[in-house]
Amino acid sequence: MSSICVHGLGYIGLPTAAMFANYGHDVVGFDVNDQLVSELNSGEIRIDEPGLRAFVNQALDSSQLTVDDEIPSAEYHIICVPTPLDDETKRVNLSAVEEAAAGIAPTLRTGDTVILESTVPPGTTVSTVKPILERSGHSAGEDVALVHCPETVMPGNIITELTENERIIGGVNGVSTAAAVRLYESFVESEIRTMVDATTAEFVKLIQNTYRDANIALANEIAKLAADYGVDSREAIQLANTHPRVDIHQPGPGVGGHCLPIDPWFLGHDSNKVDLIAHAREVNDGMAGYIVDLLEGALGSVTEQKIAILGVAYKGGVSDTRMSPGLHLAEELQDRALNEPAVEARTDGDSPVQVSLHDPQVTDQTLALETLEEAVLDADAIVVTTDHSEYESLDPSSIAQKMSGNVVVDTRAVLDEADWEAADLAPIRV
Ligand code: SAJ
Repeated sequence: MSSICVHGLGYIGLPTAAMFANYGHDVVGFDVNDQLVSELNSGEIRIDEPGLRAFVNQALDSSQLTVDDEIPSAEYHIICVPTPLDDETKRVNLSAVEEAAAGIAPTLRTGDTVILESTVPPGTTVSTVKPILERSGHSAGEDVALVHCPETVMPGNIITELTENERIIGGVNGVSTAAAVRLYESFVESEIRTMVDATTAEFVKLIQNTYRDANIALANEIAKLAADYGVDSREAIQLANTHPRVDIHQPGPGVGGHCLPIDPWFLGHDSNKVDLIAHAREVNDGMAGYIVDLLEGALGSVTEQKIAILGVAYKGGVSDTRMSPGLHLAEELQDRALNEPAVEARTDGDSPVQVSLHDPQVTDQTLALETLEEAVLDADAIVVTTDHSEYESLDPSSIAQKMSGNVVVDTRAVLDEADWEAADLAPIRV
C-alpha cells in the first residue's frame, strides 16, 4: 500500500481519492478551497453523483482518506485540478496545474511519482509540469517519476467506470510509466494501456472526446438535411448504423458538459491544422440557433411568446448543468427576440420573450427553475432539451390543457410521437 496525495477534490479528484482509500492506500485529499475542505471533513459532499456520498464517507470513516489544506509528502501525487478554457481565446488556463506542481515540488523525495490526470493540451506534462517540479532539484524521469494518466469516466457513472474502464498511461520514461501502472493496478479491473510518452497519452485522451464531438456534429448536420428531405433522422441513423462499420451518434440540442465542448480546442492548441474539428464545434454550438429557427418557423416569431425549456442538465440522468444546451437555448431565444426590429425600438425594458425552465433533476437554486405545471402554463411552445427518463412519461393531454399554443420541439426524441399527436401536439423532432 502506498501513500498518496490527491490534488483537487472535484468531480474526478474526490472519487479517485476515495477509490484509492477504499482499496487500502493512505490517502490525503488536498484542495486550495478551505470551505470545501471543512465541508468534506464534516462528511458533506457537494457533488451530486450516484453512490458518491456513501463511497466517500466509507473512505473518511475508515480514516484511509483524510482531507487537508496542506500538501504532505507522499509516494504518489495525483493532480486532478480544473483546466478551464478561455472562451475568447479558446486557449487553456493552466494556472491550477501550475499551482499544484509548484505546491508538490518542495515535498518531493527521491522515488516519488507525480501523475497528471487533468485533461490538458498535448505536451503539457513535459513542457509545463516537468520544469516546475524540477525547481526542487530533482529530475523527472531520473530520480522522480512523472506521467500523464487521463481520467475517462462518464459523469453519472463515475464510480463504476473508475474500476471498469481501461486506463492509458504515458510516462516521461519507462520507469515512470511502470510506477503509475503499479498504482492503478490496485483497483482498475480492465486493461491498463501504456503509451510511449506522456504527450501521446494527452493526445489520445483528447482525440477520444473530439471523435465524439465531431461525430455528434455529423449527426446534427444529418438531422438538418433529413428535415429538408422529409426523412426521419433518427430512423435513418439507426438504419445506417446496422452497417458493421458505421456508428453515427445521435443529434440533439448541441453538446454540453465539461469535456466534449472543450477538448477539441485543446487538441488544436499548438497546431494550426485544426479545420473540420473547429467546424464541428461551430455546428454543435449552432444547434441552439437552429432550434430557434424551428420555433420561428412554427410560431412566426419568438417575440412576445412564452417558451418552456424542459431540461437544463447537459444530458439525461444527471443534475450537472455545465455548458448546458438548454441554458444556451434560453440565451439564444433572448438574443434573437432582442434583435427583432420592433423590439430594438422598444424602451419599456421588458424581456421580449418569456422563457421558463424546468428540470426534474437539477437542484441549483440560482436558475429560477419552475415546476412542470408552472413552466408549461400558457406556453406557446415547449422544447425538450434533456433526455431525462422523466420526460418519456409526460402526459401530453394534461400538458395540452395547460399550454396556450401547440408547438412542441423534441430535440432528444424522448416523447412518444403517436401519444403527442393524439393530444394535438405533434412534436417537431431534431
Ligand atoms: N450527446 C449528443 N449525442 C450523442 C451523445 C451525446 O448530443 O449521441 C451530447 C450529450 O447529451 C451531452 C454531450 O453530448 O450534452 C456530452 O455527453 P457525453 O455523454 O458524450 O459525454 P460526457 O461529457 O458526459 O463524458 C465524456 C466521455 N467521453 C467519451 O465517451 C469519449 C467520458 O468517458 C469522459 O471521461 C468525459 O467526457 C471526460 O471527462 O473527458
